[in-house]
Parts: sequence; structure tokens; C-alpha cells
Amino acid sequence: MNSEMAQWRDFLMPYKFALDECKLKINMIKEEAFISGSYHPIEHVKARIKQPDSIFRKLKRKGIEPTLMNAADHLQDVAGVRIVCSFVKDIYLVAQQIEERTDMSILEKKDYIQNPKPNGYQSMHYIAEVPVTLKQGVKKVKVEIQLRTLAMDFWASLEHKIFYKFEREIPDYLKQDLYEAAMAVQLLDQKMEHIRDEIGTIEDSRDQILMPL
Ligand code: 0O2
Repeated sequence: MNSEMAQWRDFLMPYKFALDECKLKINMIKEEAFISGSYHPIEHVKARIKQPDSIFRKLKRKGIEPTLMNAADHLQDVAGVRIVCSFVKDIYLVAQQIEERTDMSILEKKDYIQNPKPNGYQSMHYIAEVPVTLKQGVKKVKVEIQLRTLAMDFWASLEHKIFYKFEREIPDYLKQDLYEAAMAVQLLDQKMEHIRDEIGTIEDSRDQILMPL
């Protein structure tokens, strides 16, 4: 392995462990509800480590010299976890549990659901600091946690692809279409939540299982 690859490996390793820790904590939130037979608000969880080329591109975009040291100091989302829920209320339920955890600390919160971005983007973002035990001792590593509904995730995934297809310069006619789609996402989330409230608690057939293995 050449020295550049070894440097990246050593740089990314704590982020990988922080991501593993974070996934475990989120899984505990999910399983606790599941095992106790109460309502489980998490639909699915995705995690990713930002790729080296994407790390350097983001630093350059921010006008920062692309070095590993600067990535550690200036990027908050080298490690990222995305929690996808069915309903907006579920996001706030999970968010509360994340905020109350004592095994990681929340450094920053951005609520793009209460305050969507001008393009219509909605999600809840946290920057959490997760302690990771390494050979050299405990290191606090930042992880970005995003919470979205299924509908918000559908919109953001497509917008992200379009954003990169047009090299970050989405034509105005598509921007307008995406904005209208974002409004439809808000409406769909409100409607679905209304239907859920109308019928009361949704039973999941998996609740019959005593313990998921
Ligand atoms: P990628 O390719 O997903 O990694 P900061 O990280 O705080 O220094 P930033 O990146 O502006 O500054 O913070 P913010 O607003 O919390 O956004 C972080 C991530 O949220 C982005 O990472 C995206 O994943 C997602 N995001 C934010 N805004 C949008 C948006 O308008 N559309 C979509 N689809 N996703 C968004 P990256 O590195 O930009 O992208």
C-alpha cells in the first residue's frame, strides 16, 4: 500500500468506528421499541463514509486547502448516518431520543423541516460527537445524522442526482419543477400523517415476534 493510501486509511478509520457506534445506538432505539412491542418510528437506516475525492471537492468548494488536517477541522459530515421514518412526527420522536442520549453529544442542530431550504430541501440534521476507543485512547469523532421521511428522502435523492448531473447548476425550469415537487412532498407528508392520526396506532405484524434475531 502506498503512503497516500495509508494516510487515507488512518484518517478514515476513526470515522468508520464512529459510524459503527452510531448505527449501534440508532439500532438500539429501533430494537428497544420493537422488543417492548411499542410503536417503532424508524423505517430504515443508511450510513456512508464520504469518499476521498468528495472530501477534497467539498474543501475546495469552501475555499479551504484540501488537506487531511483541514478535512478533520472543517468537515462535519465525513461520517454520515441517515434515518428514514414514515411520518414527520416520527422524526421528532427519534430526534428527542437522540438529543437525550448521554453516550454522544450533540454539537449542532439544523431543522430544515421547520425551515426548509429555498430549493425546498427538508430534513433534520445533527452534528453529533461520538467517543471512539482506539489504541491511542478515546477520540471524539463527528458524525452527521440526518432524519427524513420516506417522501423527503425520495425528493432529496433525485435532487442530489440532478444537482451532480448538471454540475451543481440546475437549470431554472428544473429548479421550479423540483420546488413544486418539494411542496407536493410536504402535502403528502401532512396527508399521510392525517390518515395515520385518523386510524390511530398502526399495528405491525412483526410485533407478534417476541425477539428479532
Ligand atoms: P453529499 O454528497 O450528500 O455528501 P457543513 O457540512 O455544515 O459545513 P453544509 O454541507 O452546507 O455545510 O451543511 P448542510 O446544509 O447540513 O448539508 C450537509 C448535507 O446535507 C449535504 O452534504 C447533503 O447530503 C445534504 N443536503 C443539504 N442541502 C441539500 C439539498 O439542498 N439537497 C440535497 N439533496 N441534499 C442536501 P453534501 O456534502 O453537500 O453532499
